[in-house]
Parts: sequence; structure tokens; C-alpha cells
Amino acid sequence: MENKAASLHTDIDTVLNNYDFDFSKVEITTLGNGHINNTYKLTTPDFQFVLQQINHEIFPKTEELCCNAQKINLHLLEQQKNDNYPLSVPGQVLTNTGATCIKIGEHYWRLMEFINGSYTLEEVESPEQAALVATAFAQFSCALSDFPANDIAVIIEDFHDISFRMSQLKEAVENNVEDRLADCQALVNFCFDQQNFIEHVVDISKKLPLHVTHNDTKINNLLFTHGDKPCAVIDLDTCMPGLLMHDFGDMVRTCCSNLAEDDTSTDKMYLKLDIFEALIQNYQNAFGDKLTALEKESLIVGAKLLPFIIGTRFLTDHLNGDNYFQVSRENHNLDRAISQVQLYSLVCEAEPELIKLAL
Ligand code: GN1
Ligand code: MG
Repeated sequence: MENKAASLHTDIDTVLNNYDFDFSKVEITTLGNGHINNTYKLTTPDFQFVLQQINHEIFPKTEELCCNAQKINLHLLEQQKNDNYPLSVPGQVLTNTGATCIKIGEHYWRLMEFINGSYTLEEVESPEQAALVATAFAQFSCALSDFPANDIAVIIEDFHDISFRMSQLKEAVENNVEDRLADCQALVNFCFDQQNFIEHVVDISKKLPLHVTHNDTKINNLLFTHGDKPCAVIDLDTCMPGLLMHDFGDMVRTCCSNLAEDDTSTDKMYLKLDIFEALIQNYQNAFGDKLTALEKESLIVGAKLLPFIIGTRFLTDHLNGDNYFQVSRENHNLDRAISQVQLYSLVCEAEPELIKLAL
């Protein structure tokens, strides 16, 4: 353990030698709750930065990922200059040779600006706050609405493609490499029983317009400043051409349950309808007439889809032996899967009410 920590510090020192800042008195703490990359906050007497070690196994197109983020940030800055984007744009800091990331040994690293006084939240506490969250993510998408989608690389193919995710689950079930199937057979069966819903998703997805979407709009990918006001959208790793219902759905997934993503007291889970109402009303309002009628209709499909698709991905990873999402306890991915599938069921049950709240 100590060796690991020491080698991490050596790696970080090597990384920091490539930037034109004085890091001789740097304090390093871990930052955030991401499941894939390792993120650190660096504090020197003069500056604060975010340093990230990018998981190269999951993001093999690491350089393209950083290049996408750079293009998107530049576009957002331009929109901001023209008063079309009110949020901040925390930039990637370039190395002293002008690169967006750097490879040290096996790992890729990048340095980013830290917004003074900013923090993340794991839970939305009021409809007023939910309104601000929905508006912020909608502003992000609106500001990218004229961004040429072909200009960015597809970082993970079929990321929110439900058919692909079901085929991954099927393969994990067939292989059952860790012999974990017996304990989650009922959950697996439940997922495969959702065929009607899956077909509906496939059908509507073909008819919806493509946007450059964020694809990971969970609540902790928004930065807040004093008074819990959103100030920036972060984690652009999965920004790719996609559907707005995915971005809206992930907001619902992470704001509308009373429980955290991995909470095991699923029998106590309920949906916060007032939060849902604030999210959908404000998301739709922020787009104005830019949303098509089918896109509006699709938002509720997204609200069901995201808990379901993320639930199936957690379940797949549990069966595969936890190779994808970082875990910190036994059955962590299974707990996450159970909770997300429960959330999906609650959203399905509440659908008639949700439709009324959307109007
Ligand atoms: C992963 O690493 P993080 O927390 O930003 C995942 C998302 C999931 C999320 C679940 C590239 O995001 O798709 O929704 O965990 N990112 C990737 O919390 O797979
Ligand atoms: Mg992410």
C-alpha cells in the first residue's frame, strides 16, 4: 500500500514537471466520486488545480478524449463571449509543449483549472435547486447545439445503446466467469423481461435528432458555488453525438431518488415528484421551441431508460468480476444494480403522474 502511494507521488511529480507552474509546495487530496478515473485536487500557495489520471483501459482513445474536451471548451468560451453561455468553462491546462494530456509510463494524465470555492453535490435538496440544475444542463446542450457533431471523436461506441448493453449482459450471463449468476438470476430475468420497453426505446431512438450530448449528467458532474448555484458542467469525457433524453434521464436518475446510487435500503426508495416536476419543466423551458414534440415525449422514456441501462451495466460488471466500475465493497456493483433497477420500476409505475407533471 505504502509502495503504491509512493509510486503515485513519484508519477505525479513527473507529471507536474511538464507544466510551467511552481509545484514545490503542493498539497494533494483526492477529489470527487467518479467510478473510472482517479482525480486529485492540487493546492499550492498560489493556485489550485485538478489533476486526473485517465483510465486508459476504459478510455483507450485518451488523446481524442482530451482533444474533444478542448474543442468543446473553446466552443463554450466563444458562446460565453457572445452571451450565449452563462456558466464557467474550467479549462484543460496545456503542458509546456502545448499538449492537453501527457503519458507517463502506462498512464495518461491531464491538469485542469479548479474553480475557486466550487464543490459538487450528491443530492438535490429542493425543487428550486433542481430547477437550477436542469437549466444549467440545458444551457450546456443549447450552447453546443451549433457545434458540428462530426468534429468530435466517438469515445465509447454505442455508449447508451440499450441493445448493445443487453447483448453485453447476455454474454456476461453466458460466461458467468465469477460464478455469481445464481445470486442475481431473478434480477437478470427481470432485465430480460423488459423487452417491450427495450423495443420502444429502440424505435423512438431512431426518430430523434442527434445532438452533441454530455452523456453523464449525474448531479455530481455539475459544479456549484456559494448558495448552491450551479457554476460549471464538468466531466466532458463522454461528450459525443447522442440524444437529449439520455442527458435528461441521467439527471432524473441522480436527482429524483431519495437514496444514493448504491444504497442497499431499496425497499425505502421513493421518487421525489416535486424534484421531477422542477427538472422537466425547467429543462423544457430552457430549450424553448428548440425541442421537437417527439423530443419532449422522449424525456420520460429517458427517465426510465437511464436507471435501467446503468442498472444493467452494473449487473454486467458484477457478473464479469468488477472490471469496469471501481468498487469499494463486496457486491458493490450488484447493490448498485439492484438500486438502479428498483428506481427504473418506480419511474415506470409513476409514469402516468410524470406525464401530467411534464405538461
Ligand atoms: C461512470 O466515472 P463516472 O462516475 O464519471 C460511467 C457513467 C455512469 C456512472 C454511474 C465512462 O461515470 O456512464 O453513469 O459511472 N462512465 C463511463 O455513476 O462509463
Ligand atoms: Mg463520467
